This record gives sequence, C-alpha cells and structure tokens, in this order.
Amino acid sequence: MIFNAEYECMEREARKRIQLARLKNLVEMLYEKVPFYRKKMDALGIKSRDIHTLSDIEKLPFTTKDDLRENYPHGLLACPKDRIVEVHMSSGTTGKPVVDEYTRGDIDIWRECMARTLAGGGCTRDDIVQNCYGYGLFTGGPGAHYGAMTIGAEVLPMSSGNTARQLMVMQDFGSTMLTCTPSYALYMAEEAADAGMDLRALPLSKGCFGAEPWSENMRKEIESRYGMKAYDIYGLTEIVGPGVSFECEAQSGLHINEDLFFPEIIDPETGRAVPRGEKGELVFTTLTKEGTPLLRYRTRDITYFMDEPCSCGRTTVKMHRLFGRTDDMLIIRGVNVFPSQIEHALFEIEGTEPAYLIVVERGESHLDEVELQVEVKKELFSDETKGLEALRARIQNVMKSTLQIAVRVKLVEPKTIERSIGKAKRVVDNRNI
Ligand code: DLL
Repeated sequence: MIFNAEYECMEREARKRIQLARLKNLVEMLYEKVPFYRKKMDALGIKSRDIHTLSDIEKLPFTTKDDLRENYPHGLLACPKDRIVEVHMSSGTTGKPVVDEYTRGDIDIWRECMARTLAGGGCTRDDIVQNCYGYGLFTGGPGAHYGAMTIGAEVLPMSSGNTARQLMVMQDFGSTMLTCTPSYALYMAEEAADAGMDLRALPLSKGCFGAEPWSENMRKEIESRYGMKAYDIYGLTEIVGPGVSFECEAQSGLHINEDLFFPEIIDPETGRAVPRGEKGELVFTTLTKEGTPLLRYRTRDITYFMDEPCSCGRTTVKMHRLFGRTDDMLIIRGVNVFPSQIEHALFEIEGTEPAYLIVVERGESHLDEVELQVEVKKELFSDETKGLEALRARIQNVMKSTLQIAVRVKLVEPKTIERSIGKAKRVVDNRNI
C-alpha cells in the first residue's frame, strides 16, 4: 500500500527541486524568526541567498540536543505561541526534556508521515489498529493514532501496559494490526502463551514496531509468534515523532519521508558528509515544519543510505535499520535514558557517593530491567538497616520521577564499584539485541 504515490514515487530529480525550494524558504524563515539561528548563521556569514543547490546545506550550522536543552522550553519557536496546538517531549541529557511544539500544519505533516508509514506496513481503511504505544508526552501513541485515522482505519487507543486487557481486546475486537515497541510485542506474546492463547489463530496479520533498537532475529520471533509481518518504523521527537522513515513490504531498509525531512549522513568526528553508502551519523533538516523547525539536527543515530531502487515502487531514499548511537543514550522499554540524567538526580541525594553502575538486562519476559547500583556513605552502611532502606526507597522514587521508568536500586558498600582511570564505565548493557 502506498499512501501518497505522488510524493512517495515521484522522480528523484523532481523531488530534489521541491527539497531545494523548501530549504531556501526554511533558511529565510529561521533567519527572520529564530534569533538562535540568526546568530549561528551570522557567525558563519551565511544567508538564504547563499543556498543555490542542495549540497549548499553543508554551509549551514548544525543543531544539537544541547542546543535544544539550552533553549528549553520555547527558545526555538518559529511562530507565534498561539499557533501551537500540541506539544510533545522526550528525555534530554540532563533534567530538561527535548520539546517539539506543533502547529496545526505540523500535525497535518505528522498525520501524513504516519499514514505513509502504516500504509507501508499494509494498513488500509479496513484495518483495526491496536495501538499500544504510550499516549502522553511520548510521540508513539498519538503518532500512530493520527496515522491510522488518516488512513481511515479503526483505532483502538490502548496505550502501553495492562497486558491482560490488551490480549482480551485483541481477541474480542479482532485487531488486525499492532503498533507498539518490539519488546512489548514480545512481552505480550509471552503472556498470551502463558494464558494458553494462540495468537496465530487471531486476525492480526501485521504490525509496525519501533522507538527502540531491535534485530532481525527479534523480527523473526515476533513474526512467528503472532503469525504476522513485522515492520520497522523510525522517528524522533525533535523531528516529528514516529514517521520519519519506515519499512515497506520489501522489509529491507526504511524509506525516508525526504520531501519533508532532508537527510544527511556525516562523520560524527569531522561533521563532513561521508561518501554515499557509508555509515555515519544521521542528520535531518525539517523542510516544512512551522512550530519548531530544525536545521541539520544531529540525531546521534548511526546508519547508511541505500540508494538502489526499491521493488515497492517508492523512489525515496532508504536508510539501513539503525546500528546504534554515537552517544550513551539507552532506550529502556522505549523510554530514552541518559546515564547523565541518572547521575544528575543521584548527586542531589544526600548520603550517596559519586559512584554508580547501571545494569540493564532483557529478561525471559523480553522486557528491559534496570538495576542501579549506588555506593552509600560509610556512616550509613554501619547504620541500622532502617536508614538504608529509606535511602533506597528515596532513590527509587527520584529515579521513577526523573526517568519515567521503574529502576531497581541496590545500595552497595563504599569502594565496591570498580573505578576507572579513563572514561568511567557507567553502564553494563547485557541485552543481546
Ligand atoms: O521513539 C519516536 C518513535 C515512536 C519511533 C514510535 C518509532 C515508533 P524518541 O522517544 O524521541 O522518539 O526517541 C528517538 O529512539 O533517535 C533512536 O535512537 C531511537 N529509535 C526510534 N525508532 C527506532 C528504531 C521515538 N526503529 C530515538 N530502531 C531515536 C532503533 C529507534 N532505534
């Protein structure tokens, strides 16, 4: 299924012309309306009239997650505040989240992107989409919701969690498509097996999964347990949410909605474009956004471009499924977690030593479990257990409210966490994704 053949299958040269026109508009608009960008462009001595070809984009400044954090909450707004109709957020590197503010036009872009995405996974107006991405500040739930509605499918806005109810609804309402993180899909499959439910006998035939890294083996596992086709979908809050790129029936690489988001792949060290087809850091420029448009946003995600024509007929460039990130961001149950956030919160808590270790496992249940080992002060360790238990509970609560996920806290004696003379090892990730 191709949702918008005109744009998704257009000749590449024609698309380039559209991209260039949109880029020029964007640069002009950012210069005029966003002081942050005006300053950056002035520092480089560049104006919109210096953009003649798409490769001139390399003259423009990058935007980083730190820039977003420093401009929190509204510093990068490019339109009057009263035009904003919706806001989403995800974790930043420290306390402040990364914000995307959408105008009505931005929501329309997002609906379009997600309609293309779900259609890539075979969604039609006859489908019943069980949407188990989280609803709230996270973009997953609302994004898939908008996309399914735009196609004209029926949406079951389940959000994540309450697995017994998910399985009941799946059975009773005959859901035909599933949208959630891949790990939650597997968790539900385990619960179904325990409850003696045969997922393969249900009408579910396809699903769009993303928001966290997953492997080809995980895809096979989901496909065989549900008897469905499982598609990878990618996106990030800063750019629009899910819908930046998606797999089609070929299941080999994700088509980028490049008429809307101009992609580059750079060497993260030098900031220069890598030779076409080589791995590097993915960078996006939002070509049509109005609320918080971004110029050359460094995603920290690693992939490469796949330029060869796709059997599905779309002409948009594909990206290989992600290989990882250039930073230390962890994705735990679909939630972005930075060790620096944990550190930041931890150091405000009296009684702890500045030594900690984050251990991540993906258990039998396929869900990520986090153990945070924290060294406590000597005095406390010789104290009665009541004090220790109170501290443990306190850290657990602070982590829950900082990270939005439950973390198991283990207090350890001073000097038990290995010290390092180089870069401290803060994370042991035992997940085999
Ligand atoms: O995770 C948006 C999303 C929702 C994508 C639902 C797909 C489905 P953030 O919370 O801002 O947004 O996290 C963005 O998640 O930079 C990647 O590192 C990672 N990520 C997203 N999709 C994939 C994927 C949403 N398919 C960050 N494979 C991104 C691997 C992914 N990693």
